[in-house]
Amino acid sequence: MGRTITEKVIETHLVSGRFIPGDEIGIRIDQTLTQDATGTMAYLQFESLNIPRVKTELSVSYIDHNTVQIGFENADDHRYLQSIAQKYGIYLSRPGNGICHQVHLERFGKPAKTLIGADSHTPTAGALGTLAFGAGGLDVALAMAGEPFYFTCPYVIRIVLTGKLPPWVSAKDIVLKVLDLFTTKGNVGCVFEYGGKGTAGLSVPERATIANMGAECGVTTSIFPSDEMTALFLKAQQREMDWVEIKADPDASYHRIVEINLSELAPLTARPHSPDNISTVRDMGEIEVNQVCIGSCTNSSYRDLATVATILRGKAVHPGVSLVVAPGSRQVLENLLRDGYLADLIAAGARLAENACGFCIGNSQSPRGKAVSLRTSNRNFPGRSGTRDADVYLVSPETAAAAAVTGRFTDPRDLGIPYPEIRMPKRFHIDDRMIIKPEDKPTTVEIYRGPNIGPPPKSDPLPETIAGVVTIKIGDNITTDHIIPAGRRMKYRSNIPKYAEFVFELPDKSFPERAKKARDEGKHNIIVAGLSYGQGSSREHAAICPMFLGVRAVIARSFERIHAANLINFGIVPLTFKEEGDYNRLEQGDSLEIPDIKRMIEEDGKITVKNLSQGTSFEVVCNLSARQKKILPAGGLLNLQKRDYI
Ligand code: MIC
Ligand code: SF4
Repeated sequence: MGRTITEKVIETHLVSGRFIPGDEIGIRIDQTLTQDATGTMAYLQFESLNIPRVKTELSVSYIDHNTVQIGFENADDHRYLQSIAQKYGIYLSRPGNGICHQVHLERFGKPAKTLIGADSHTPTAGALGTLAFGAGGLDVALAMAGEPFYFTCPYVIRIVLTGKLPPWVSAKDIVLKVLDLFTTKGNVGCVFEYGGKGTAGLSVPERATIANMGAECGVTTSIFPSDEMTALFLKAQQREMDWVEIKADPDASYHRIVEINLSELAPLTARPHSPDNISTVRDMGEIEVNQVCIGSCTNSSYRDLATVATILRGKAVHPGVSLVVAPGSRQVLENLLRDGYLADLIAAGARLAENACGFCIGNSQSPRGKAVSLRTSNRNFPGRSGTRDADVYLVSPETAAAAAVTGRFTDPRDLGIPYPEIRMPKRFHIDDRMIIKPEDKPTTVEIYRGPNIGPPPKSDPLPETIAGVVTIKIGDNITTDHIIPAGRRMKYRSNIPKYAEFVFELPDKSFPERAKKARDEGKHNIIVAGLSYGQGSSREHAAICPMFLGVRAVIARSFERIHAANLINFGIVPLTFKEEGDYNRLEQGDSLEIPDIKRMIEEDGKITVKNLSQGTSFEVVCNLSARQKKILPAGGLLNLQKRDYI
């Protein structure tokens, strides 16, 4: 029987379990990446393992999220990260060098290798045929220590792309179509593997846009074959020696096969406030647009921005629109500059932002109140832009450029100009001086630790019984942006007591006070949630900060993969309702007791929740692997793992 790409890479890296979808497996990790917002905590955890040097083939620490630097905190964190990288054998990509996923694609990603990154969009590297996963910082810390990465062996879904993209329709429209078909829910435990003739015609940056937004569907990862297109890209990056071919066997079998005919696609948009709320651009009518932001790890490549520059050439941004352009990397910016495209952007009135996450995470360029903002990024969750009542639409660079010129939602095909055919450089201008190599003599490196950096908080072993209160009851699709906001709060990532003050800031500002009060009275806090709890980012702070506030269990209708893993890693029990109706019956403020939880987890027993306020009880399930059954009772992975290392 033939094998899929996913199966091939997993099999060459397997260290525990077998390729049986649904079972837990462990694989060897070749490469890791972190970014600064998740990285400080990951490295604090790594330090506590007492390992002298990373054990991976390559580890890179990127500084791209908190680059705004209002106050000393971000800059202090950057200095900490630089000293850690020097000491432990990690490459450091300096602030200004670009967004982690774009730079990793350009300079480090390799076909047929495994990569985990403390960022949910790490699967972007799937564009090169890398098997890449987003994970919590602690999982990345352990991979740097040489430990396997454990996850549920995935079901492989083949997405066959046929036909050819019509002019003005691009990779973003393909992935918005994927989101239309698969939505943001129900894809946990699956991998999207792309193939077909339509795939062969897509360049690596186009594939990267598609692999990037698989994260929004909640899949474990997305992967493309490594073929001639991959070889061309690596050659243009002067890395032809990194190319190896990897493709699925013709007789490989898949869990499901879905075909998308590229010739039939039209420009699409994801309407507020979810990436799967899809319409055609034409159906949007002539809505007035106030802001256009082009960039993020989804659409900030040379090709994307050269296309935008060509559309804007000789035109001016509409007076009602603020146009922001943030190139994905210094390499992209420098090549746009050398090839003349930057002049077109600036002449048209684009506001050039730093090569960083910036607007995408709401730490700059928040739109005005009630604005309509068109963005080429990947998430339009409520409030993520930094403006609570803004309406954010996700679009392609072509649709974004069209709106920047007309001031309205415009199908770019209606601009009446020829579609820009961008000639990609055969060789990019490459300059790696913003990437600092690790120090050869690690013992000479002093770790710099500013006052904003505290030790990772400790969690206690799981009690025999969880007894407490439903401190918050929330609905479906609660994202990690709801649980702990990023944006202007993100500078406290290394200061948990301070950052914890913002847990559930968007849906319920008073949560931290209530939780602290209950915790200080000796009660456990319990979160009750609907479907797909913990969508979105990989930020483990969405588990660490609730843990700090005394949260011991989350009872939800369903969980997203990375967040569920993070909860377990930090000793919070993820429980799923057995009966739908039990969610409806629970009230915020109810007193709950979960007797014998520790033993039930260890012995796979029946878990009953007693509702002391209502005098009722109901059943919940805790789906754990054998490994996780050890982690939770210990109060989290760090507690368990440290025993092996110290
Ligand atoms: C995001 O896009 O939400 C982030 C910010 O990149 C996060 C990581 C973080 O919260 O630091 C992610 O996607 O994992
Ligand atoms: Fe950065 Fe946005 Fe990409 Fe997250 S999604 S890594 S914030 S650019």
